[in-house]
Amino acid sequence: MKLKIALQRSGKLAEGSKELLRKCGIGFSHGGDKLRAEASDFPLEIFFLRDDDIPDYVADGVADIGIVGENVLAEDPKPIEVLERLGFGRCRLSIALPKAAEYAGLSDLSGMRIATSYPGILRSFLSNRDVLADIHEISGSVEIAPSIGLADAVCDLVSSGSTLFSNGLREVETVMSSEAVLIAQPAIDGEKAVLLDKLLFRIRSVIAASQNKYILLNAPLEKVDEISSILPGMKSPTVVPLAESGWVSIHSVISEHDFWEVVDSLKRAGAEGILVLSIDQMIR
Ligand code: PRT
Ligand code: ZN
Repeated sequence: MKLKIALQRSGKLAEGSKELLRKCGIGFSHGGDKLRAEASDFPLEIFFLRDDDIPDYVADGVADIGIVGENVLAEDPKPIEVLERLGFGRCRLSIALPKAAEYAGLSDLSGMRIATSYPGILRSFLSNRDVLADIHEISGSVEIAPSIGLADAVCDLVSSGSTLFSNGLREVETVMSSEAVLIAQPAIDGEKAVLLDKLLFRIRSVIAASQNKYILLNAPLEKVDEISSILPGMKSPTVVPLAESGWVSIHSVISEHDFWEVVDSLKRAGAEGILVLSIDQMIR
């Protein structure tokens, strides 16, 4: 019995998906163009597919689970379950206009021709806001549509923004934010459900680790209470004496999200020699 997972073969999610499995301790080898691989350390079979096909493969039960962008699911909903947001493949679907075009608000989009590969998401975004625009569905190279006179605006995925910038476009509205998610067929049961639980446990440990940092610092003994209150940790911080009397080393885990604010507070509270390390796995 093997769990079957569908991953993007090549593209923006391919590396992150393979890296996630690797961090879960699941090794596999596949030559560049192979469509299938067997994992060596976990009962898992891996299919490498086009991202657009992954939700169908999972809905049809050809694969049990898959990794795909939320934008793909929102454009073409399928009877599948989203099990976990994976924290990579982050992007946003945005409306952009030529740099020189004036833009005061959504109503300026009325009557415009907007080129996109995401007509469904864009249509509901606009109709929920009572904007009537002309949606042109195109399958690729959306960013060149205004310069060749095909459209007045685009609605496309953006991550760094450099594609829009180099095509003379500027973002004016965010339609949706997206990241890679783990999807599953709702009907998984029995032995496969046990395997899926085991894999999910590992994935959640990897995600938790990537969202947290291990921090070590030195502090005078009389500052331990104040510093501990800034550092909640998994239970409470570890405090160990230093060779120099009156000083301790404090270890804890902090969230990457408010990392810099915490470091600032620690310095103000008298922390010295602050070291921050990344965490491989975090088992809760
Ligand atoms: O061949 P296949 O069909 O599998 O791949 P694809 O070409 O359809 O998809 P791909 O690899 O481009 O994207 C797969 C998924 O990655 C998307 O569905 C998103 O969920 C996610 N993702 C994250 C992105 C981006 N970031 C992204 N930047 N998808 C596309 N882009 C493109 C965007 O369309 C634009 O052309 O990158 C360009 C913009 O990037 P910046 O950095 O210049 O802003
Ligand atoms: Zn695709």
